[in-house]
Amino acid sequence: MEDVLPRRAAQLLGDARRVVVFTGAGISAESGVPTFRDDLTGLWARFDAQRLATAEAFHADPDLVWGWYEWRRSRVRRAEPHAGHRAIAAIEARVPGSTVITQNVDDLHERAGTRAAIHLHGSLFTPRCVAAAHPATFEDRHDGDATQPPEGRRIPPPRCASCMALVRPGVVWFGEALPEAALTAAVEAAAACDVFLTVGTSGVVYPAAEIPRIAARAGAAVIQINPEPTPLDQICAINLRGTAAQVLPALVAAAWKATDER
Ligand code: BJW
Repeated sequence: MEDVLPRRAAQLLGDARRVVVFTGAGISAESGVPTFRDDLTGLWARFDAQRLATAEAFHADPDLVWGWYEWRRSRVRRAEPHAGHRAIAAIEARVPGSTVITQNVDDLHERAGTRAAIHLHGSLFTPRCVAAAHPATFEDRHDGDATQPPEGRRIPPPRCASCMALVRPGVVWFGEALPEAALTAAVEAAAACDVFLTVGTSGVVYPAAEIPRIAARAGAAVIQINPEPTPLDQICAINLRGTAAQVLPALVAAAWKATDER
């Protein structure tokens, strides 16, 4: 870990008064939840997320899109948070002025102990109707092997109990606005922090990808944890090339060892 964990990153984190942790799909990868844009020979090979994650796809083929989301929900339910998620909860416990912002629609941060993650792209677990956004409850119906792709398994979406409209996933699709309160809170936290950790995001989907840039412009030290280069490399003070489950626990341990020793 020495080669990917410069002492400077640990010092910055240990001294910080306001920390923002900003996560993308890469943090869930080591829990077994596939990312969007990595190696498409994997579980998502037959499903182009960019095409399916749209209102147009849902209206054209609701059963295909709902079946895909039911499969993903069942995968997430079977996944467990890892040491990287727990390290983020430990940062929150150490630094009261910290904020977790995630682009992920899973609940792994919450299950690791994060209290109030800001979900920029919604949640797999808050479906609503297409007509009036009535919240919906329903039984999961994906009864297949969640480790396998659904192979075009189609499941009709339920109907809203209030107005009988189709129920859709409570996520933000391409072309849709992000939840205003979440985006405002994320921008404010980024503009006010002194350390901004960006973990496991390709940094290509906007407006979320603007958030680390806002932090950098406001003078925060942006530290990136990602095994691969991303377009965010150039605005980062430090790039830690490693995985979330490896780097985050080591960084947290080193941060507070460094401050305790001073
Ligand atoms: C690891 C690891 C390990 C691997 N450890 N790391 C400006 C410029 C160009 C285009 C636009 C723009 N502004 C807006 C747009 C259009 C569009 C957009 O950004 N398109 C780009 C793709 C070009 N944006 C939108 O449409 C947004 N809406 C919008 O702008 O609305 C305008 C509007 C305003 C007012 C009224 C109406 C409209 C909405 C974007 C919604 C994104 N939704 C999705 C799907 C959510 C639902 C679902 O899950 O199905 O969100 S798309 C998908 O991408 C998902 C993710 O949250 C998001 C980001 O992906 P992420 O998390 O970065 O994952 P990956 O896979 O890309 O990267 C994983 C990374 O992890 C990699 O770097 C790996 O190396 C790394 N990794 N293993 C650490 N173990």
